[in-house]
Amino acid sequence: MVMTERLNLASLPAAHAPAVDPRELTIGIVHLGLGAFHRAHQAVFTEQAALLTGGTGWGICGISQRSATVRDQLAPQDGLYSVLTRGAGDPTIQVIGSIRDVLTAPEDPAAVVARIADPDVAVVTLTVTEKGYRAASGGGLDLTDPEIQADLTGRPPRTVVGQLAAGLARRAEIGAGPLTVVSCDNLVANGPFLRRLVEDYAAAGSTAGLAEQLEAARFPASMVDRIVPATTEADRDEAARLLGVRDEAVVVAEPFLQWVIEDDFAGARPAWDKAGAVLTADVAPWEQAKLRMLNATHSMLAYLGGLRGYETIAEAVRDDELAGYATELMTADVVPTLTPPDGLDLAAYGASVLERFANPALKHRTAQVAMDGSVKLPVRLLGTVRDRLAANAEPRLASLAVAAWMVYVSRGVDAKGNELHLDDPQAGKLRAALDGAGSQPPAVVDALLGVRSVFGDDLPDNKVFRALLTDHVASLTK
Ligand code: CS2
Repeated sequence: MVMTERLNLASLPAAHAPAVDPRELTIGIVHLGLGAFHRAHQAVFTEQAALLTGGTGWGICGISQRSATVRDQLAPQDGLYSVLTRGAGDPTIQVIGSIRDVLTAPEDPAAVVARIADPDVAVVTLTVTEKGYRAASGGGLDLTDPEIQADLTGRPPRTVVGQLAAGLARRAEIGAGPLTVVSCDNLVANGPFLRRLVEDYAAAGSTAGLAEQLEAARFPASMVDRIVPATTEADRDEAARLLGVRDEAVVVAEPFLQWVIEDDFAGARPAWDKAGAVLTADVAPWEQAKLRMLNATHSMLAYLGGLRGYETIAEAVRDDELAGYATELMTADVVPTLTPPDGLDLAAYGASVLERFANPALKHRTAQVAMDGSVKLPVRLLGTVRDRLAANAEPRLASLAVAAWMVYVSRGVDAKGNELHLDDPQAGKLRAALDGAGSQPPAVVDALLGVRSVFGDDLPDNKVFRALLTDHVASLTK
């Protein structure tokens, strides 16, 4: 379809006007990690909250941590973009106007610090993915990380933790109020986890005033949920058809969205609760259920499905055998480790998760979910493995998911002979571990299980886990 007029404030069709006039919004939120997920999740809640309260103080300044792509897409569009929702019926589209400014961190790291320190900013949210935190495997900051070390020398910070620390220190200098920092990544106790990283950074550096600001800052935990596959050219064409103008920044999402946030803010916050977010004293049961059920089965289907040559999660979950494994992972291994949050029926939740995965309109690629396994596995699967082993039970299905990752990583081709690309922050380490190990299952397991930044110091020595992995790797490589 040839259509050159771009979405922006001038071209915006009235029928698609955002819920709130973007020109009236001032910036009260800084978001680190301006990927598709943020645009389809927190930005949507924020806009809805503004609509329902009439407040105009919660515009978002989004920060891209690496490339200028999102800025280049959004700048000609006055920050406007749309969310293309793909469910059972026809797709729907909604233009969002809550992102009011975009910065590309590597281009101007000092501007990022200035934004975080802006007294009008009360909340910083983050979606920087697991690897963006630069944590050591047992928690705490990885002080051997060269970028962290470089930030600690006092250069304008390039890491997320460095940005937060410098922003907080600047707030102390200028007397800005206390900040609330909301991690929205799929991590265990993401708020406290992030607080500890910033504390470790502060302890390793010498940033005046930081200790006090850090003390006053809040790091509520939060659980986020919405499936947001990478946007394709076909999605952009579809958005253009629905909008009548071109949106280069469109994001695609399923209809479902959920946000559970610990009710612990240092100052004001958007009325996200009015927009459907749940503010609660304890996020842990929600987060555990989501990570161990949804994200764990997602990873399992990505590796097992990828190995079978399925391109999308929907295809993988339509394979009865794989759907059976995913169900059994939840019922046999995961549910016994969980304390469900009030009002959540875990069996129904598990079924709804698989139904969402089966959404054929989403085209969520197995390769996308398979990315970054070395930092996803510990969060999604290894907690379950440890809890079951501690209860003297065999985590058979959780081990199958880990074994599928091992085969995915070590074999590198699917059943159809297509390459399975290893996209992982620890790819070098994983390849080095496998170097010279050969393809015999016990050797593959030995090589990868020995990577302690993934499996810790306990699991490599666990005979039950090792035996389960070896059996599964053997059956997957037959
Ligand atoms: C997925 C998640 O890519 C992945 O690893 O498991 O992004 C998942 O789609 C979201 O957490 C759903 O809320």
